[in-house]
Parts: sequence; C-alpha cells; structure tokens
Amino acid sequence: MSKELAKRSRALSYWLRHAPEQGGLTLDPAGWATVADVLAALAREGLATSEAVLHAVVEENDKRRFELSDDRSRIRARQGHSVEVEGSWEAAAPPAVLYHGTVERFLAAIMREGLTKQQRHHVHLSADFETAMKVGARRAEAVILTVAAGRMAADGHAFALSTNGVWLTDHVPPRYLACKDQS
Ligand code: HQG
Repeated sequence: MSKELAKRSRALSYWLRHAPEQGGLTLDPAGWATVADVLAALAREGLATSEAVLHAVVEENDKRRFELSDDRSRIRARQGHSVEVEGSWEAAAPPAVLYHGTVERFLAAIMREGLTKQQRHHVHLSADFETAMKVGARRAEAVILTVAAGRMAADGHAFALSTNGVWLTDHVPPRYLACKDQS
C-alpha cells in the first residue's frame, strides 16, 4: 500500500474503531459511518480523498480492516473497536486450538487472569500460528499461547468469527491456556 493510502487507512482505523468524534463522525449502532461524512473528515485533516481512492484504501488494506456497504454509501471497521458497536460478528464454533501472540512482559498477568480484552471489545485469537506471530511481534519478540478453544466452547464460552478471519471471545481463563513450545 502506498504512503498516501496508508495515512488514510490509519485515520480510518482510529475514527471507525476508537474515536469517531475526533473525526467529527457518528457511527450507527452497527459501526457504520457514511462515506460522505468520512470523505469530508479526511478533507478536514488535509487528506482530501476521492471515492475511488477510498475504495482502494478498503480493497488494499492488508488485513481487510474495513468494509463498504453493498451500495457503497457506508463504511465500517470489521473488528477491533474500543467504542461500543454491535452486530458485526457471526457466532461460530471454533477449531480445537486457536493461537494468541503476545510478549514476555504480559505473561505473568495473563497466566494469572487469563486473556482479557484490554481496550478492545474482545480478545483476538487466530487460527494460524503465523498470524499470531505477527500480532505478538508488533510489540517485541512474540510469545505464542495456545488456546483450547474447543474445550472452551464445550464449556459454554461464546466465540465469533469476524468477516476478516479473526476469532473473538470475551475472556480466556488461564486453565485453557498453554505456552507453545517456541522452537
Ligand atoms: C495482552 C491488531 C496483561 C495481549 C493485531 C495483547 C490483532 C494482557 C495486549 C489485533 C492480558 C492487548 C489485536 C492480561 C491480554 N494482562 N496483558 N490479563 N490479556 N493481554 O492490541 O491481540 O492492526 O488489544 O496479549 O493484528 O495484541 O488493529 O490485542 O498483547 O489482530 O487490525 O494485552 O490488533 O490488528 O493488545 O491485537 P491489543 P492484540 P489491527
């Protein structure tokens, strides 16, 4: 993605997930903003953007973070919100094992309290090891935890799958966690 698209993508992530008011936007209950409002907000930030460029930001985003409504009049983040939104996630039965990438300095707290959602709506888990490695490596050397998701689901914990493939749950108690052998 070009620098120009990346700047717009960062602004969208911030407004659509965390701080719509910073962009002068309001999100509907399902997290949608109108494309017209978003283009106006980008222009106010000195990031004047055509509709075609906005479509490119959505399409070229590495993690498919954003989606457009069918008529392309609205845009929202697929997941990762800290602001209250509802209805963007499909309940789904998880695979037996999911992965979470974190870093050494959080391990003691995680093994004590389990994985908690911090600022986000959910704890984020991935079906593949590689993705978890990348998520952990955003902070420092990644440490990978395995989550006994099948057992959790059998015990009544709810899971959802975002439309870009991130597994979401409310809390992973420590008894379902194990530190994966990193070798
Ligand atoms: C840790 C990015 C202490 C947790 C990525 C993580 C992902 C605890 C951090 C998505 C804890 C929260 C999500 C506890 C969890 N005590 N630390 N009890 N429980 N933690 O960013 O999973 O670029 O909210 O291990 O690619 O790192 O935003 O979650 O290190 O998909 O699209 O607290 O964010 O995607 O950090 O990342 P985050 P995450 P985007």
